[in-house]
Amino acid sequence: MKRVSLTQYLVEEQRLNNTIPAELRLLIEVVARACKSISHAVGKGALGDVLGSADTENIQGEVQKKLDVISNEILLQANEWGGHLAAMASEEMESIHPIPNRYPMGEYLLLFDPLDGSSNIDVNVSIGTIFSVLKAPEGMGTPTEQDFLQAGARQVAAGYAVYGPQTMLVLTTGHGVHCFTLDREMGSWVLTERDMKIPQATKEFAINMSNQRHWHPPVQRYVSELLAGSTGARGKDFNMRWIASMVADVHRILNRGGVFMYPADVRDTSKPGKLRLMYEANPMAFIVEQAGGAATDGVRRIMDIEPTQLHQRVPVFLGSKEEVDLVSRYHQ
Ligand code: AHM
Ligand code: MG
Repeated sequence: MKRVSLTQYLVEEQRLNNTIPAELRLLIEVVARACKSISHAVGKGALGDVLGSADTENIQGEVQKKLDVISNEILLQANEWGGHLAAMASEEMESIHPIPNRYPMGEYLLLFDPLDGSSNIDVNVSIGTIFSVLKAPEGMGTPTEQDFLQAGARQVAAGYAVYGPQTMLVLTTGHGVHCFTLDREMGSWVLTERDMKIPQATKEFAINMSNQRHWHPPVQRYVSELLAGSTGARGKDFNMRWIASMVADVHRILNRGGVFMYPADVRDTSKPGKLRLMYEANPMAFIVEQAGGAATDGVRRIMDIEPTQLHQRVPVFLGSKEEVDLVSRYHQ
């Protein structure tokens, strides 16, 4: 089989669809390189002294793991010097990170969750990096948080890396979803699957069932019907999977279908759900839609939400279209 590298894919995609100008190509290659470094650090585990807590808290009030901090640093450093970015924003940083003056400023904004699935870091379960790319608004001066507050529909690229038995990079620039596998010996990303498509129908769902008693009625109804199986309203049996790493759960859904849910619940109305819109839900929604699936917050398409805060949370229902449509109908 002829090997297509990430670079070759990006160059050919630009020729074909004109969606990856040189600066964006550099951006994607730099992010991919950073993910390679993160993958390396993750793979070292205890041998690299990267496990355990960093004894600091991030803006979400969560205790940071060492790998959260390391991954954030890797992404920041990798992306500062290239001249492709105006600013970055991260789950791990309260405010945006403008490109330092000593480097030229580019026209893109990069958002990321440097290491998603933090609770799985120390137990050797798949984790990942999620990223989203926006264009800086026309005529932007010094970048501010406001410049990042664009609906997900305006993303020009999005992707994730999953650090599992294999390290993979899944990418979209708006022309389908493509998967690259890291060749660890060669240190290169190789295209291993073009045009990933999510089956429209599924018998698999993913939700943290331990929160069941807190859910709102539409989610209660939907999940109880799934649980009732072939004897209930749905007339078929469903299977459940929950990895507690969104990247790994979404990756499974991209490959064989399923519906992923992280709903809002009655506990704390200031926190509508757990996941963050700008660097978790939006990039995943872009990928899922590009693969033929759907992504909503129950009532709205995720990518249509006009953000008001960098770190805002959002309920998430995404994956196989038939199931996302049904759970959305129950919210109406
Ligand atoms: P994180 O960004 O702090 O790692 O949190 C996000 C993660 C998602 O990857 C995953 O879907 C969810 O949190 C798991 O939540 P729970 O702990 O309720 O299972
Ligand atoms: Mg996360």
